[in-house]
Amino acid sequence: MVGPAKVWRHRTGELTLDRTRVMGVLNVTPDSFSDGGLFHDPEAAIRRGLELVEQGADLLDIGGESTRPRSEPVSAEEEWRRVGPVLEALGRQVRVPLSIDTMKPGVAEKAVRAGAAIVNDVSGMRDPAMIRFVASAKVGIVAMHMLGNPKTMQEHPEYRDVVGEVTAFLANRISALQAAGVPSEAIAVDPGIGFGKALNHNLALLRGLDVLAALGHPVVVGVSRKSFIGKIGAGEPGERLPGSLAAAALAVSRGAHVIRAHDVLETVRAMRVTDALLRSP
Ligand code: HH2
Repeated sequence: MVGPAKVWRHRTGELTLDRTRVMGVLNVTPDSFSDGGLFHDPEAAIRRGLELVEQGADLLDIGGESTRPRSEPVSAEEEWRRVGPVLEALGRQVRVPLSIDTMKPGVAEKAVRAGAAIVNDVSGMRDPAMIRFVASAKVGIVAMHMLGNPKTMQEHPEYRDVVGEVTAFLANRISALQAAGVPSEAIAVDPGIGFGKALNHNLALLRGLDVLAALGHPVVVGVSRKSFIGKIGAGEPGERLPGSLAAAALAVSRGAHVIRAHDVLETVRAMRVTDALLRSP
């Protein structure tokens, strides 16, 4: 029986998991589902990154390719053109670890050279070249579960036992990463809320997060503004902050260590209360 995760190691240090960590989302894209186009311009993105750190983000997740349902992939050149200048500038200006949200080993490699300490791959490191790269670069890792790919993932997703299947997939990714030489403490897992999941799958995964946490790795969860909140009747993307905070608090109570969020100030405050309720004597 493995114990609960206590740290998440990355390229330049480690995050202790004695309190909930907030990963601020910075989408340098024209088409992300909730903030597409807002931070597409590098100057605006850099300002936003600095603002998220001011608001208390423990790390920033920078992405240049939307993975919303039905999105079209972008080339590695275009993805790097979007995130490169932002990563380089923030790498010089902030002290929190920077994570690159990419499925492409070539983009991950350039991002690490520019200062990224973590690679967040929503495909769960399916590309063997990505596994080889992250093992050699000694970065922190988020291996996320996604059914299929963003273009088709929401077309009738089916599972017999969603919690068991997602946990088995992530356990398999952990083994593949460990076999390539990645230390256990560098590998975080993420159930991939909204990535090839119907409403009932998302709810079951959040409720059953303790099963995933029992793998003994840091657990990252992204519920921020996601469509399952809308499907429950709790608002359009811009109105989903209360629902996002409710889901994040529940996720933490079931074992999540890191919450990926667009609304950092509000999430930090909500997690402070959640942590006090769950952890203080
Ligand atoms: N969700 C999104 C993107 N990356 N990474 C992890 N580890 N977990 C998530 O839940 C997750 C993720 C989707 O949200 P967003 O970045 O706001 O949208 P888009 O993919 O449209 O840019």
